[in-house]
Amino acid sequence: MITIYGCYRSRASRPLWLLAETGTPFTHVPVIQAYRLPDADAPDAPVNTRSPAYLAVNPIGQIPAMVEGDLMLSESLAICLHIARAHGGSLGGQTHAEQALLENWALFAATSIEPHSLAIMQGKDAGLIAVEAAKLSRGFARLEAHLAGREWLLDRFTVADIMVAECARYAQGHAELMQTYPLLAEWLKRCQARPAFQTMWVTRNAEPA
Ligand SMILES: N[C@@H](CCC(=O)N[C@@H](CS)C(=O)NCC(=O)O)C(=O)O
Repeated sequence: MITIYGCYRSRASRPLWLLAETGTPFTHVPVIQAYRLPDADAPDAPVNTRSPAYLAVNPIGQIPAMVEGDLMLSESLAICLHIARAHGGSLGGQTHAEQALLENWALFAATSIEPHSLAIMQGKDAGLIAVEAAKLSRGFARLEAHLAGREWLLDRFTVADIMVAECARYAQGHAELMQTYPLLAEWLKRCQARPAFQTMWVTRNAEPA
C-alpha cells in the first residue's frame, strides 16, 4: 500500500493528482509545512515538516514523501515517475524510449520551468517577475513548439503532462505570459479539465489556505 505524506496545498498535489488518475488505493497523511503554523513545535501542533514523527519518515523535512513497502521517496517528481511506472498503466512509459522521455520531461519541469514559475507566483517585485518571466520564456517556447499538432506531451495523456502542468501552473496567473503561448495555455486548461485534476483541486481548495 502506498502512503503519501503531505497536504494537498503543496507539491504533494502532483502524486495526489496522479493517484486520482490511476485509482490506486493509498493512505494519505496530511503533513503540513512547519512555516505555515504559528508554533510548529507546540505539543498540540498538527503533524508538520518539523515533527519528529515525520522526520523519522523523511529526514529532509519536506513534503511530499511516499512510502511503499521498504521504499521511501522524497522528491515529488520521482514519486510520480515511480507511481506511473509501477501502477500507472498507459500513464507510464511502455518502452525504454518512452520511459526516457518521461524522465526527460520530469527534469525539464524541475529545471527549466519550476524555479521561474515559482518565482513568478511568489514574486512581489515587478522587475523581478519580469526577469523570471523572460527566463521562463525559454521553457515555455519549447513547450509551445512541441504542442503544435499535439494534444499531450507524448502520443497520449501521461505522467509527463501531470509533472509539467503542475510546475507550469505556478505561472498561470501571469496573463501576459500565458497569452504569448496559446497552445501551452490551452494544453494546461485541457490537463486541468480532467476529472482527476478536479478531484485533487477541490480537495486542495477545501484545505485552509
Ligand atoms: N524538490 C522537492 C521540493 C519539496 C518542497 O520544497 N516542499 C515544500 C512544500 S511544497 C516544503 O516541504 N516546504 C517546507 C520546508 O521546506 O520546510 C519536491 O519536488 O518534492
